[in-house]
Amino acid sequence: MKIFVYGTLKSGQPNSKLFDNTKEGRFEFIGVGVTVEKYPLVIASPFNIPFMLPVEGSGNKIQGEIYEVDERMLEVLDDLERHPVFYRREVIPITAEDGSTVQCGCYLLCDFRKELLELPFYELYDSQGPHNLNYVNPTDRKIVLNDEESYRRFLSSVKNVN
Ligand code: PCA
Repeated sequence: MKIFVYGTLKSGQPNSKLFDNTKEGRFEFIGVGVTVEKYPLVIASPFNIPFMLPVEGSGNKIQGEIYEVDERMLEVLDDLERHPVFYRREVIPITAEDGSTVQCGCYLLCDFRKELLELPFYELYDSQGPHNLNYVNPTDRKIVLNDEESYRRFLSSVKNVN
């Protein structure tokens, strides 16, 4: 299936190396793309993670990259993004380079805190951009995922959690 990536999975961004590991599955770069609809794209959490929020019509048309991935790679990506509990993979229309519209899976942040809508909206994510919000790699996060309380604190910085 086709996947549209807009954040750390883009080439040159911190998680793109995932695509270098071909034994993890098949992927093929199709080209750059831009969302048909506008969405808010924010950088949030103590780790400066990019999030596209499922609020169609607000924000900008987001620029990213389209990949064709096989089932194996899709599983790897879903694990990384913690679909469907953290990000949720949804199918959205993307305008490809040739002007055609392609339906692509895309990881959006579901159940986000409304405060995120007060942050600056970007139209293109770059971890090294002028915002100075440097992405903290998963391996550098001082949270142990089995430390429930710090994980909850992280979650509640961006999501509505009970
Ligand atoms: N990775 C996914 C979603 C946000 C992120 O950092 C992507 O690049 O599309």
